[in-house]
Amino acid sequence: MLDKQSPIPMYVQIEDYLKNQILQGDFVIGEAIPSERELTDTFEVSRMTVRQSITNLVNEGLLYREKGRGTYVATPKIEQPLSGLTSFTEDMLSRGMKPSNKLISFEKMIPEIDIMHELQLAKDEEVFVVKRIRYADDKPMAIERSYLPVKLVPNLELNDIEGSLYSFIEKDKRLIISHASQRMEAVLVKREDAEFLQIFMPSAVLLIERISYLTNDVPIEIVRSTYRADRYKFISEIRR
Ligand code: 16G
Repeated sequence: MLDKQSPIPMYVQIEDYLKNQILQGDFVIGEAIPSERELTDTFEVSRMTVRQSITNLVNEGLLYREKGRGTYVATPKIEQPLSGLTSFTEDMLSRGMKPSNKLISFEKMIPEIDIMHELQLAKDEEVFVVKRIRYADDKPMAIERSYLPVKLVPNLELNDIEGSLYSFIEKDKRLIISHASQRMEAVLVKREDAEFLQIFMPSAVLLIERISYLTNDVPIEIVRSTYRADRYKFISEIRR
């Protein structure tokens, strides 16, 4: 199975072998792969070599470890296009997944200066700050902190944010969300967010800031979202 004469290191060959097995469906999602000991015997390599291959596949999001139990095949990451201005609810429904939310906090306040500038607000203008955990099929995917100018959605209430915020803005308020700008960066998850997202510390997460505008270029929301990097892959089509 392995070529011991090859310049390709053994751990890379094992990694490729296991990866092929996973991708061609030899294991189902959630199924345990053979133990380190079994793989060590099969490939006649050291345990360290096997461990290195598995760690790389865990870091790639193809496998996950459960302490004291074993290593399992992970659910494939969600491939999220970066081109459409869609809502979380729309994204999940289009994949046949069930979206849901958990509200962490809902406040009305004078925002910090950066939010105030980005939302083009005057000094004394308030925002609603909504913090929600977003779930797909009851699994936590992201945490969103949304800042919305009170003057644009003055009567925003708890039950409006239980479902889709975009649906409230567009159907109830009859405002048209037309375009947005987004920034994305990799950061280490904060302790509080790690608990909400049910991931270990330290884990990398993807932080996205979206500023969405109405047709007249008035900003309607700033959303700072923390996405699980083990569950998301962002895709963009580019042309030359
Ligand atoms: C997405 C948007 C967020 C928007 C939310 C509305 C990104 C990075 N963020 O998560 O800006 O507020 O959808 O979703 O894509 P909802 O209508 O389901 O509440």
